[in-house]
Amino acid sequence: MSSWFWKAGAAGAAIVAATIYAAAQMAPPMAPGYSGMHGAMGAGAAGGHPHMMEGPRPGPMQGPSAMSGPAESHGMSAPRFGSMRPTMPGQDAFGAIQEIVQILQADPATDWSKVNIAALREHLIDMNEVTLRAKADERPLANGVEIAVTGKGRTVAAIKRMVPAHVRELAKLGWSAKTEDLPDGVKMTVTSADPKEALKLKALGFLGIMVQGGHHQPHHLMMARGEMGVHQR
Ligand SMILES: [Cu+2]
Repeated sequence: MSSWFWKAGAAGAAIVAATIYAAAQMAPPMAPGYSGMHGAMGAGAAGGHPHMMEGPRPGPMQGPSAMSGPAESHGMSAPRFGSMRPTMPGQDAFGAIQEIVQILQADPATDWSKVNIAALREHLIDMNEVTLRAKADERPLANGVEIAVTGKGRTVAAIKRMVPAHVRELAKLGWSAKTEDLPDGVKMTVTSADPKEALKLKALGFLGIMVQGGHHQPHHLMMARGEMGVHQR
């Protein structure tokens, strides 16, 4: 077994190989003159195969991906992955913040005296709490669904910030929605006079209803810009 496979871990090898294949298909072609520009750096690499970064390579031992690094540095003949490079920034919240920061940095009008990435981070933590930690007890009604959303500690605070705010967005979708405060969360009731919609509400349940609408993306950007508290926070 070649070194890079060993590094990737035998259990993940098939997935890694499939991912490499898929990414290689999607990756943009190398710019003309690439090998000329980086010829000197390619001298010690296996076959001098095109590296995965678009820009100048930082150093002989600093490949952007663990998949190209070991084989190259050991001078072994590695599979050719073309111009594949990693696209995943890490966790979803990390990626969401990275995207927002890139938007702010690309916009010359960004007012850095107001930018508040910490507030966006707090909101993404709330989203994590509500999505993954909150307990949702769903009770079907004749015309919709009633959901007791509860939790402990930070989860309760996140529920009380996010769920009532979301109910205001649901009204825009034509459903009747309301919340009542509970000691450890919120009771959300969503109904419709249309029997088809009522059936759908029961099927959607807590998170199916929470993901309705596309307000998070613009709210996240506004929050990062310091222009509003997301969800009227
Ligand atoms: Cu959000």
